[in-house]
Amino acid sequence: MSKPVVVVTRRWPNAVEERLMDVFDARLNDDDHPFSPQELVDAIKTADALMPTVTDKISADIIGTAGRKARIIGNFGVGFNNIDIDAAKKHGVVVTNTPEVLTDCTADIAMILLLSVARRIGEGERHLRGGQWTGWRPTHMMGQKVSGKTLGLIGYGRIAQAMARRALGFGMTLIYYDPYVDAAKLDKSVPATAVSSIDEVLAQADFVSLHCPSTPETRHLINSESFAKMKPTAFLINTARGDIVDESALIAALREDVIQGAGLDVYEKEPKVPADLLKMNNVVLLPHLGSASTQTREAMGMRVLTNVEAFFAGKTPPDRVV
Ligand code: 8YV
Repeated sequence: MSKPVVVVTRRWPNAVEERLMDVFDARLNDDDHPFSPQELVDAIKTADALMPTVTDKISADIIGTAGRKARIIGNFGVGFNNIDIDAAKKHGVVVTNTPEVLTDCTADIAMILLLSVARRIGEGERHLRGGQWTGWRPTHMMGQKVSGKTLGLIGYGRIAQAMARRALGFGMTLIYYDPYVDAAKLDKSVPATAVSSIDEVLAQADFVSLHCPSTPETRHLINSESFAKMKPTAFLINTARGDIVDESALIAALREDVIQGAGLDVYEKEPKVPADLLKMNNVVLLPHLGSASTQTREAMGMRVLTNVEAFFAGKTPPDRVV
């Protein structure tokens, strides 16, 4: 029997690409260019499975392409806001994601951003490398103490709980808001207090960290009104999705000292980062590195492979979202 044809839209770690070539008739993207909408249409018409990432917008038009052959989209990522899920449902296309394997690494990046922005790590490094350091002095580059502060988590799923475990090591008080929290999956060992509104998180937290998915409901969930409710000494951390935050409102809040700073791994229009943010010293900016460790990226690829393999074996893929 011939192997299913799979199109992989970006370069994946070598170990996973090798395995993909063993298991499938895999069409790889050797030069790692982002696919154009036409390339996505061609892929969905000629392959049995599509394996996209966050950089591929799999719209209703693409899923509804006449003559579509692909019956499964194995997304490389836990977030699947790049895929029109309603269209997938309508056309009976199965969609899978890669949960769990990136939880720790993404929580690490959230904690790194929190520590970096509070203690002015990026700024300090730029200062030293720029040859501006004239020597130790008691008032030089004072940041904000992290230990003992309150961390407010918006969304309390796997990554937020992993962040909470890390923050415990820093003696932080934990509060969260999540109207969809799955009580059965809560890590009961973490002493985090549920509050009944986002506003309570915004008002109480010294660090507000976002961990909800990007959906129409969460678009610009954090906006100018939200910043006005935060403490002027508070910081915003975003490792979730850029469009959860109104970026223009964030820039205004940072410029006008409505909040003290921000640590960002994601942006509204990636890879575009607003020039205003690039100029600010009270923000730490990373290029969407949440899951970017060799081990995690390999595990993510293997997870896509397992899902798509299960589908072609006639089983329910373990990480089916649609
Ligand atoms: C992924 C992420 O690497 O998995 C996610 O949802 O945000 C990232 O860590 C990226 O989205 C690749 O698709």
